[in-house]
Amino acid sequence: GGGAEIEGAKLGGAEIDFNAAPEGDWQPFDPTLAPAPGGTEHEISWSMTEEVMEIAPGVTQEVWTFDGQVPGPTLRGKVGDIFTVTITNDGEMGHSLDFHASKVAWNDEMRTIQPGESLVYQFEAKHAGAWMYHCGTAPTLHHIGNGMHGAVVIDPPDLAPVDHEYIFVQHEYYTGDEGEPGDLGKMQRDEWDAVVFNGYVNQYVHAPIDGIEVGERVRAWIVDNGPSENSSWHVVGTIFDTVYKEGAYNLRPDDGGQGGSQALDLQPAQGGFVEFTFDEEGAYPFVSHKFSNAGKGAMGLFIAGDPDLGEIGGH
Ligand SMILES: [Cu+2]
Repeated sequence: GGGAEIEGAKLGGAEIDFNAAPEGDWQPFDPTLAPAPGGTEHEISWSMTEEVMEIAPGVTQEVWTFDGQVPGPTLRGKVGDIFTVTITNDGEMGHSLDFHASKVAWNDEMRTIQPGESLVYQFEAKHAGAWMYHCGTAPTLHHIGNGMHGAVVIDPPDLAPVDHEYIFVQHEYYTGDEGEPGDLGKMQRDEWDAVVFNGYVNQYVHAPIDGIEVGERVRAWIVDNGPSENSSWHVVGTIFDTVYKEGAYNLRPDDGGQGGSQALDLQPAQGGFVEFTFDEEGAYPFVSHKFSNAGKGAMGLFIAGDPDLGEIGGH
């Protein structure tokens, strides 16, 4: 050790090839957000685990998970609903849970539980919003950066139905060696290898989101789970006519201003939704418009109508 760092040198950890494609049996994380289930009480049980998962074509890491997935399961409900979440630690290290959608004491519901232990975390959703949840066990940066995070969607009152609803959790990866946990040192230095939507590099480039017709209304919920990087969520080729961020509408089509929005800006642990339509048949990339990250996995594609996909990339 002790040698000077060489500019452009490999940071260490598994290297991601951003031009590689996943194997044929790869399954994308379904971005569809289902409506809130009926009823006002939601009982959920999650297992907390550590397991090796593919995060990019040919790259696996030992991620730490809520219920075996990265991001963890999305919860959805309405203001006033009661969520009773039982977490069981089926891993080999301490873990915990912190719902930003809740108002509870940190030293009680959010306490770390050891392997084999369970905890019941009950909260009333007192406010609408797009909320982060995460493991808060020290070092919290490592547990979030290694996959232990997810989203809670609490609908604002009178949320109108739309034709398509999706959720995109933006987060980073800081690769450790192949099959090993993410690198805490890289997390501490903000040296992310990838910025992704819903757990996988360029996921919705590899599995474009189709089935949307021209003129249909799309609502996309975005939560930036970081742990450390922001999002400037943008869809190439359309304009948002509705923007809801951190519990408030910034823009609505009936507010008289005829305004449009080009990007939803979120810092880590912020969330919201945008609504838009596609006016022409074709492909519409979505990115974080902090553009260095668009080249590090923060990109996807919507397909409107039934265009000739052979034309993609021909411009
Ligand atoms: Cu954890």
